[in-house]
Amino acid sequence: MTRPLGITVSRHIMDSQRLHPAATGDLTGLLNELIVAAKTISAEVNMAGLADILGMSGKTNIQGEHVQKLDEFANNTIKRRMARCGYLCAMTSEEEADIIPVVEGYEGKYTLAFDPMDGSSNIDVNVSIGTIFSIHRRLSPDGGPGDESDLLQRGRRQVAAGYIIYGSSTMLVFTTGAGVQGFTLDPSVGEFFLSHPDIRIPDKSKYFSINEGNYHYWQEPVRRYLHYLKEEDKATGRPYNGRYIGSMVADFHRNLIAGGVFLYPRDSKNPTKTYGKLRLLYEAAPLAFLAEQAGGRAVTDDGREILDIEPEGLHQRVPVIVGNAHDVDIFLEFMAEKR
Ligand code: AHM
Ligand code: MG
Repeated sequence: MTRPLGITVSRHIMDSQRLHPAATGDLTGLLNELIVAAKTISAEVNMAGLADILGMSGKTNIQGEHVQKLDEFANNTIKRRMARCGYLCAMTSEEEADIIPVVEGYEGKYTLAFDPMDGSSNIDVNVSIGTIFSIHRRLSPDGGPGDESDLLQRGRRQVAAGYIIYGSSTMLVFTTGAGVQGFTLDPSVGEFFLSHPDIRIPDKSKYFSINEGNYHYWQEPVRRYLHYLKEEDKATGRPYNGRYIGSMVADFHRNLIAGGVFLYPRDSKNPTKTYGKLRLLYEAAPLAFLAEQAGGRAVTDDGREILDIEPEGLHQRVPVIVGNAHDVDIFLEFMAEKR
């Protein structure tokens, strides 16, 4: 069987590093460790049904090992591998209330915020899920453990961000601030190969993605915007098609590749969700960085650029509107009652 003669992700990262003669190789090392974690999780996701692990936390598997739920498995895989990679000083995860320290003696100069298994409601039903990550340079002096302030940095200061989508194939999509690159995992050789170089979000949108079940809980301008997207107007390519998976990674990925806008605005359903559902540090900010790098835009429903929000807490939530820049602009015109 012939193997693809493509560019591996490690090759690509090393080549990019060469363009920065002052680079120490730490970010390269960090990304490479994260990629190993991603491959481990991907293998587990693919075995999920067979290994009978879904939703059976606390039981033992056929080898007599403790069986973990997939989101627990993903969290532990990243946490354990990255805690002694030597490049991080602190981490935060959607699965953990507190800051995650790294192993003493292994402190490095970066921080990692991650959502180990995004789209968790889709795990048990064989629908695409993903892992999201965001990397910052620490603010505290190098050496010794990092603290919360190292993690509470604006998205604009990210040095790298991306996601791994476990779909019909496993893909890694990331940016280090020089465009967005997409790699597809060839499971037979265990390597990610460059399959989507320099991703740009299409100028013409096809899709909108929003949980329409929340229609009656939205603000009025959001409802009017949705109505607008469904109107017929050949010149602007409307109506758009509605597509909603319920895994932000998967919804974002489709719109990034095929063109569209994703929305999770605030709603009145639940007082704790007044300011949105999605988390700033490891959901909204990394995808906003990718969107901007691909020529798109990401804002809150009150018009703040996601990348400029000063984080107040590790698990802070924000409303998110992300995708094609023109679609986002029009959304904001509706919110400002200009339409
Ligand atoms: P999770 O990280 O617990 O899976 O929650 C985040 C997910 C996103 O992936 C998705 O966009 C959203 O929640 C879906 O929410 P809803 O079911 O309210 O539409
Ligand atoms: Mg999530």
